[in-house]
Amino acid sequence: MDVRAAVAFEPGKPLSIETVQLEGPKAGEVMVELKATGICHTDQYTLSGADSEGLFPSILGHEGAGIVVEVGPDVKTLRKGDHVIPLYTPECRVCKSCLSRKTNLCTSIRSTQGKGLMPDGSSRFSLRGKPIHHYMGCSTFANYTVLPEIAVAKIREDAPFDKVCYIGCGVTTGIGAVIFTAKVEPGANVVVFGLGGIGLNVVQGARLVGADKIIGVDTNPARERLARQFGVTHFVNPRELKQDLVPHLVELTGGGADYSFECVGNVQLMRQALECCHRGWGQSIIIGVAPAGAEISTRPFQLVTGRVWKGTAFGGARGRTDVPRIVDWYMERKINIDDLITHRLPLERINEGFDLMHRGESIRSVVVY
Ligand code: NAD
Ligand code: AHE
Ligand code: ZN
Repeated sequence: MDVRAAVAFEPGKPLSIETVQLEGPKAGEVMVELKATGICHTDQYTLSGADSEGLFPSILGHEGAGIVVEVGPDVKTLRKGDHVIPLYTPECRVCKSCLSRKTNLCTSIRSTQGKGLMPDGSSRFSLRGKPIHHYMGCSTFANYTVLPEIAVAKIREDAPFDKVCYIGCGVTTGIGAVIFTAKVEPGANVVVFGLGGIGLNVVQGARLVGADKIIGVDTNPARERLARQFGVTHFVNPRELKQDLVPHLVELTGGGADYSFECVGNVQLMRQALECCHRGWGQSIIIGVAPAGAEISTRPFQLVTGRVWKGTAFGGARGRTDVPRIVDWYMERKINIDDLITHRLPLERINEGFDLMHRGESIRSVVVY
């Protein structure tokens, strides 16, 4: 069938709105009509050409919500009409990783997903007979997509698609990093580097669990207002600081952060985020995605003296289990998504969403189909 999609033909070039062809779901797959999708910084990262796994042409987008319109053979847990959120981190519940209970990084389809293909090794998207790659197993910059059943979270039907699509990445990543990965405890002091679409969700997660000081660090002064609304108790702009950032953060936290989160994707900041942690126990969580070839460094002394470096993908959330719960939190007004969605656009204007992100004017732009 014909579907409308924003196609990434080449790194660094704007997306092109095309009518592309989408094959129906095969065994274990479903077709979803997307109603909305957020634009995450990771889409921009892959489009820029910095992603070592970036493939072109492809249909980007991994923060969607929609309705199941067709189910393939052998699908057991989903039906036509179900409201769903696509998962770039699937949850098969039978692979070694899922069974370990130690990680959310389901490995059952990661290798084909990284090659821009469905689990059977082929693509469902094509343009004039030539295949187009899927992206992160989701490709939500199209009004219809095909997904493996294990990469779909079924959600309640009263949740608005144009808000809960953000739970498909940013909300879950930020809040999950606090509650699932770091397990921040009440009274902890937290430092958040980068107060964009992910960092502000780390901030609201930290407030939710009862953190004491929540220190936000961002070079964009316009971030302060929303950051304070979401729970930041101190805002630090490194460009306006008269002293080095790390000692300043150590001083503000009374000896070092119990937890810090890097939400930018900058390896120098990752080092500062580790080094501002408290000697003996401070944990630094890397969320930001850094370009191919980038490396992190610090003196081993930082780790010898008890600081811990961790990373997190999708906030450590198990998608089919945790995403419906996070949708409930939103519907019960326990978390705020509405104020982080700063712009709404039709698919035809999706490139404006990337421009807004680039200029630091948006938190999340949502494309509404
Ligand atoms: P964003 O563009 O909305 O926010 C980035 C923020 O960082 C902005 O507020 C910007 O002003 C700030 N910033 C930039 N340079 C800075 C500096 N030197 N010092 C302090 N602040 C600085 O991006 P986002 O959507 O929030 O994504 C953030 C990062 O998280 C990206 O690298 C993205 O790829 C990554 N990410 C990772 C996961 C995961 O599962 N690990 C999930 C989603 C996004
Ligand atoms: N292809 C990238 C990987 C980037 C990356 O780490 N992605 C995160 C999700 S970012 C969502 O906005 C992730 O899920 N990582 C786990 C995984 O298996 O990819 C690169 O840099 O090579
Ligand atoms: Zn994302």
